[in-house]
Amino acid sequence: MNSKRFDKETFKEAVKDNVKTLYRKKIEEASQQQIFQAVSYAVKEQIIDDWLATQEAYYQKKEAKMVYYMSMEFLMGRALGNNLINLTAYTEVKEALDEMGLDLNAIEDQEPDPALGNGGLGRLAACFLDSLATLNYPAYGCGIRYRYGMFKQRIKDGYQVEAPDNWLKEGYPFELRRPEYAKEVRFGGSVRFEKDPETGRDKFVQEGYESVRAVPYDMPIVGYGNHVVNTLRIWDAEAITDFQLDSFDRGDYHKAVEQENLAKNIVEVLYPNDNHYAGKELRLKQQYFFISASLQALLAKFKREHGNDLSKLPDKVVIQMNDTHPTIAVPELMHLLIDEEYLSWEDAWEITSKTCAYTNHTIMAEALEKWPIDLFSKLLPRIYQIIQEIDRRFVEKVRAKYPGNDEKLKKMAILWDGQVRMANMAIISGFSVNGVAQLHTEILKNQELKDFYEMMPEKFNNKTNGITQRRFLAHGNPLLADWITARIGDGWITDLSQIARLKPLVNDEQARREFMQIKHKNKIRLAKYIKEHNGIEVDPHSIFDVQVKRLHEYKRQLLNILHVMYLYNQIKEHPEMSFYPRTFIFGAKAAAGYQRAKETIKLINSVAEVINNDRSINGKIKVVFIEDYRVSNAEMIFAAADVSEQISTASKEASGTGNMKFMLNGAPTLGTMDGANVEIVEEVGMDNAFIFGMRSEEVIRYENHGGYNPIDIYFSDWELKRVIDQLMDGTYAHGDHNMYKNLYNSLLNTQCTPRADMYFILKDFRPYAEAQKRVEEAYRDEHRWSRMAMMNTACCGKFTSDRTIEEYVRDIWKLHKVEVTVEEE
Ligand code: B1N
Repeated sequence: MNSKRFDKETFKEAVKDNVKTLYRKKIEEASQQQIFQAVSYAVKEQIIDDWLATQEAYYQKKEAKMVYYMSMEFLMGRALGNNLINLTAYTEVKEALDEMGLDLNAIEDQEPDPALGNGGLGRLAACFLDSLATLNYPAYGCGIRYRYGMFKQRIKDGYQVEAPDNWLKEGYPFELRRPEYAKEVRFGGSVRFEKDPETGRDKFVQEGYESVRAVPYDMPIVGYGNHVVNTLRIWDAEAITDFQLDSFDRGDYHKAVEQENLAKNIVEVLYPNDNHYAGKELRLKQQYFFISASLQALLAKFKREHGNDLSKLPDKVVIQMNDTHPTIAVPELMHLLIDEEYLSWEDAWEITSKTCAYTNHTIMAEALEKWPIDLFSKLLPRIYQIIQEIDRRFVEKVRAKYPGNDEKLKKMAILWDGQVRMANMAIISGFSVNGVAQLHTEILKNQELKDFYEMMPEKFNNKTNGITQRRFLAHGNPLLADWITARIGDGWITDLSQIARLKPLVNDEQARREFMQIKHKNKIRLAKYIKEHNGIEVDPHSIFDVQVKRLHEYKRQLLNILHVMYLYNQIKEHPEMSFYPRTFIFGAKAAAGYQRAKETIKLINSVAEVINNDRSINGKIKVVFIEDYRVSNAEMIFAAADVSEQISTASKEASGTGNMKFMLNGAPTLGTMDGANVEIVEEVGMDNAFIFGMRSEEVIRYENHGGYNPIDIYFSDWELKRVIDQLMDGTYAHGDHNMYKNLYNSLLNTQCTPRADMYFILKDFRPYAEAQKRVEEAYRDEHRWSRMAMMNTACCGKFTSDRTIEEYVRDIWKLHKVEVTVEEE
């Protein structure tokens, strides 16, 4: 459909012209990076026409409602290849470049990963944008243009070392600076009210504040083959040079310098914490900064298009808050409506509470955002006043409904114990609260948010996460994508339910053989990457057993590596024992300040060093830690995986989305009944997964009764005891007895905060080892394994983010599709 516009000759000319105008060079003289830039600009030129057409179509269709997806994180991954896929021009462009003697894959490798996110939450936002555009829904993503994204991970001596991610160094071709839409955002100072001489009503005045200029950069979000191009708007901060402060501040040099610094600091860096709240003031500034700018832009656009009657806002706009990080949108919208638009509290509340919706992504207590009132009210005095009033009115309601029941307030009030509890504010103020997998939503309703659910059940709903098959199959696994298309047509690219048509083929031996041959080729591709990056030789015939995700205790990478240590002991002790060769592949970044997580990385690397260099085991086990796990290498890793490790402590992983990417690429799940694993098993069947361990109810029961005692297990299972003791005997530490002391203590020391073995690693160890045995058995049976692998791909239709987005649209957002038509020359 775009093929006409991607006329090869025209495209080649465009690339050459770009090299000339950008670098004053001939193509033969240009560097790979320069060629990447030139190619990207040529692609962007094609996108711009559709971008304009899309915005025009939205403008014409004035009834078109728009979702604003507010998120501190968008983990986009590289744009060039994905944009070509969605423009349905990948093959033509590849050929055109071939003809010029250029290799598209190598050019793609020149692009830095825009890594403006930590993990699943940020990647989900990126998948949602892809689906929204592909499904013809009007949408904006709103976020922050961090100068430095997720840190680059280097491994030195087995330890993680963080390096800054200067992703903008060479200039990023897929962004557009829009200074004409800049907004001012104010911090601090104090609030005063004065009578407006004209209207006679209270007028809000903020004094003595600092402010910054928020400047938006737009990135195109290309829908698949439909000419839709939506926008991801990320905000940069600049100092306001012609600052206009109150008279007594005018010419204050110090203030000018402070504003300079504030601007520089605000967008400097992404906080590298996943599922963890650090309580840093700068983080709150980031949150308010991008929310205030986004809402100002949103209201300005609304008024331009629909006039000044703001009561219609909920019909035209819905704001989805990606966890609590953007929930300051609630009081900020109230502030703008009351103080700038002069609405009454009641009218402003009516609008705000019908416009805002909240997604919860975690029940981990340490992830809950609770800002000290002190800090909050100093930084955002007016916003704090508004929150006080929201809280006051809510507390009144609770008192009326549950007279004399202070327990209810302790659980549900926004302001409590000197803190502003952001989740409570989001639940109270929005019209929808959703969890991200069935199990997670049930836990919210029955445990974590029980009181809220009892008081306002109508707000609660589930939206099981999904992933985009365009990036994680069409782009990441071209061999499998082409094979599927040859077998069932290309409908799956925009309708993943069609992938179920592969099901009958699991009984076709030829089809199974081809499927496994593709897997093998992908394993060779990954083996090459590992050889190049780690210097480790791995055998593509071995089982590729993969755990890639952020490093967190609840995700239990420690369980995995302890099991590897156990297997190694077994092989050493019984060299004659039958054992199918395995390659254990890990990839994970640890938050920079997370000691136990960092120690786990060191342990994995040390175990790798010992095992990989032990000639006596004939290469039966290899352990690989892939450095700098990120979206671009993830695409290759999923394609090559045999086994998908999803072994979180049941109840802790809200959903998981990596699990779905493995499934899509034909890797059965080895996992607990946690998050979306539960639904994966529902789709693929127990026979096509390896499920083990405690169930969530059991975990929750223990937790409600103060935990369990791992010591009993430690002393009753000598093989496990031996493995744990090896953390302290120097086996994996060149004789150092302290290297893994923190890990050891986390498992056994009852003095350890808050409990020993909080994540039930000892308790789940044997069940895990047995499940691993079942994996080996299944893999030995080629016939059975190929069926299982294929069944996983064939049954993953539910887990497309297209399905998730259709559910958000139906139940929460109420959007309508808008067609975009473009004249083809
Ligand atoms: O969100 C993903 C889920 O699939 C994962 O299970 C869940 O762990 C993840 C604070 C978070 N929850 N909370 C975060 C990220 C950054 C931060 O600063 C919390 N990430 C998740 C998508 O639903």
